[in-house]
Amino acid sequence: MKRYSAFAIAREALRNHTGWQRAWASPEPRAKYDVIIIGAGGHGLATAYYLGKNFGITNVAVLEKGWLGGGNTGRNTTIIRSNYLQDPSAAIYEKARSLYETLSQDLNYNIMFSPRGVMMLAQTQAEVRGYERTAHANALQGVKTEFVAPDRVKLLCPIINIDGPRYPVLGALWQARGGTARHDAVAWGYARACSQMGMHIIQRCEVTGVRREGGRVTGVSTTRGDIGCDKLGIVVAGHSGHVAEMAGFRLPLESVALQALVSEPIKPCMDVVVMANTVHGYMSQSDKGEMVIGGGTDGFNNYTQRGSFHHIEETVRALVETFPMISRLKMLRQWGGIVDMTGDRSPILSKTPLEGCYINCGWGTGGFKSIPGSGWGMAELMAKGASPLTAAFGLERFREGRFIDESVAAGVAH
Ligand code: FAD
Ligand code: PYC
Repeated sequence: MKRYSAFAIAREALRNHTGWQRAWASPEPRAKYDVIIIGAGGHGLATAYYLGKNFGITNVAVLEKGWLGGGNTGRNTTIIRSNYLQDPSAAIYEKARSLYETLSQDLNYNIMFSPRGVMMLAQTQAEVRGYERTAHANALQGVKTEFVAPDRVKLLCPIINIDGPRYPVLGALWQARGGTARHDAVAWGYARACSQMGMHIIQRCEVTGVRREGGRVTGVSTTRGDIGCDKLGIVVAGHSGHVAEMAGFRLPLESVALQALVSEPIKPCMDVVVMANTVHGYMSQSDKGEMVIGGGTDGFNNYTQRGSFHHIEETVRALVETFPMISRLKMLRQWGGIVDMTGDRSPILSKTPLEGCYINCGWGTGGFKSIPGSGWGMAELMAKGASPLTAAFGLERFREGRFIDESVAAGVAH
């Protein structure tokens, strides 16, 4: 596969763009692979990529029931930050954030990483205390964040009304190297790099059963026939409970809808990401000028990719009081994704009761930011049986009561 470069763009401009190759192949499934990953979202593709890149394991298939990146990876609002409270979380999210810094070069694919800075507003005394505590924890963890005063908030984002009608802004947790990236490009970039290593990405191939023998995984049944494997990774976000059931075990998860919306494009007015968790809204401006907006999850379990209407009202109300200048903005589109929530709001990256079968799920409302770190750790777990990045996130923590409580850092009301 030819590398993308400024020279390639110039060459193709001169020959009417007739020389571009397909970014990834669409092969027929083989009878058997060393590793099968179920789910071609960011986490599944990144796991496959680092299996190849870090461990030389390339006889890998990624099976996707729809189109790659069509799950939460292509539906999220792309916020990247690593300002979590607990040490294992800070380690995996900061690993991910630092990999994002050079991911475009690594994948030879422009993922449009934009470290524009993320601020989480503190609008109650409890939030001030919570975010100050996080800033102290981050300092010890080597994660660069700071708690900033209201005048600095106003300086960083002049369109915020810091005197808010209900909740004045009392400060913010600020991560200057947090930001955004283009979500589709993250999936496409990993897919292209996997395909280049000879891996098979097989779309429109739904896994309908997990085949086992003597307590060990031997393959999967799919809408395109049975496929064998030595190791299986289940990386299917909101569908994790269903697929785990096929493999014979249960997960401590709930699936709920989380939605987002975008406005008509307007002139640049905001060059940071702002999250206002007390009033339940967050906003950033895309490169096209649209305001990218989201709020809390639906308060009931469901499998719709839509989200309920009252949340749009609540979110828009919250943002109009935070940014009064958007009050006459027209909204263009709204959509939802099915997010997989654990009780402690931390992910599961784990071996399972079925030998050879591993699971990566529970990223809930916040797993876009962690894709590179999660893929890195999950690949190590699958290749070597253990990884320092994933050690604390095993399934056994729910049995042993070793929760990794990140309900404040999750950043979205649930
Ligand atoms: P997905 O991208 O959902 O991929 C799972 C794939 O598995 C899907 O493509 C699905 O089709 C496939 N699959 C399911 N069942 C099967 C089967 N039986 N056979 C084959 N394939 C199957 N996170 C952030 O960090 N920052 C944000 O700003 C942010 N905003 C969000 C906003 C919204 C509206 C939503 C919905 C989520 C948001 N998130 C955010 C969360 C983030 O999107 C997810 O945590 C992350 O994308 C999960 O990635 P994934 O690869 O695990 O799952
Ligand atoms: O995890 O930062 C986050 C987030 C923002 C919006 C949805 N999730």
